[in-house]
Amino acid sequence: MSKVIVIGHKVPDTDSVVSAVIFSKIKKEEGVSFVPAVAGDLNRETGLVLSLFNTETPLKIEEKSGDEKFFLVDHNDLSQSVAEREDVVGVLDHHQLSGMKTDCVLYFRVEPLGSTCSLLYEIIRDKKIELSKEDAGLLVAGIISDTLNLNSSTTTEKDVLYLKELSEKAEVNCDDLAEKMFTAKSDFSGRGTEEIVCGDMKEYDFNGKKVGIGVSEVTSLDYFLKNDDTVSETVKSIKEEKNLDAFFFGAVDIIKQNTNFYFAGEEEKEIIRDLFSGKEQGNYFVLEGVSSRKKEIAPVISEHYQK
Ligand SMILES: [Mn+2]
Repeated sequence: MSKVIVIGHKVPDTDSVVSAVIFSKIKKEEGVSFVPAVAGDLNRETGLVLSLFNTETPLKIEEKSGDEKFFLVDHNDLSQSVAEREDVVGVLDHHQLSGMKTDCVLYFRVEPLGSTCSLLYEIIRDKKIELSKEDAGLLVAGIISDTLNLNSSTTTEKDVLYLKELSEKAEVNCDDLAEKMFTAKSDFSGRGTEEIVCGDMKEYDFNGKKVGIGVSEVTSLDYFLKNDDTVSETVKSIKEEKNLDAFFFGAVDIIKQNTNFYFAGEEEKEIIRDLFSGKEQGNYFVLEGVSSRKKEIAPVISEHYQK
């Protein structure tokens, strides 16, 4: 059998990277040789998490190069993947299904939890696999990152329980770790606006349209308020550069749970005006109480394109 690479989505985040690392380890203990990989450079939060828990950065694979097979974690949408449909041997995820067709039966497990790390821990728990302190710490970080330390609307009761069990095992204080992680994520020093706007971006295929939705989850919107015009210009140029049919960008205040939602053109602006009850503020709309791309933004925009 060709080599199996465990990989998360393009523009990797902490949940996708930790899932790849831990799932490969579990498989290794079962005697199956899976190799963890990342589909791009790590963001500052993920870099910090790996160093805190003494974990090496996995191999970077930005495109398929041979006859390798892929086990997808934290995504099942091929427009967000380095994998081609026929090379996918399994999926472990917590996102909506996006219509992947397969030629044969494969392992496919998707649950509506706050993070892939929660799902992974559920498997570990069921199988009574022993976790090291550091691996428990990595899973803690994955859950904190995706659920914004249990504050995101995507958080479930299971996430709350799993985070408690894992943080006890890891002997980690979640609030302290969350503060460190969110500070790293909000640190824009030495970064250009393009890097910030594309730092957590996902591409979707909505009914044949190539739609990009980027977010930047920060503890304060200061940067965006100060650089409003540049951000807006960057959002427009990224749409062109990446050849997208539409592009949206949300600067998410994870403390106040608001989003300043930017649009790349008139069409996107109309869509936001129609679908969200936001206050128009020049270059963006203020969406009160909206903080989750997965739950509150992407499904609404997807529905628009199904009409
Ligand atoms: Mn995730």
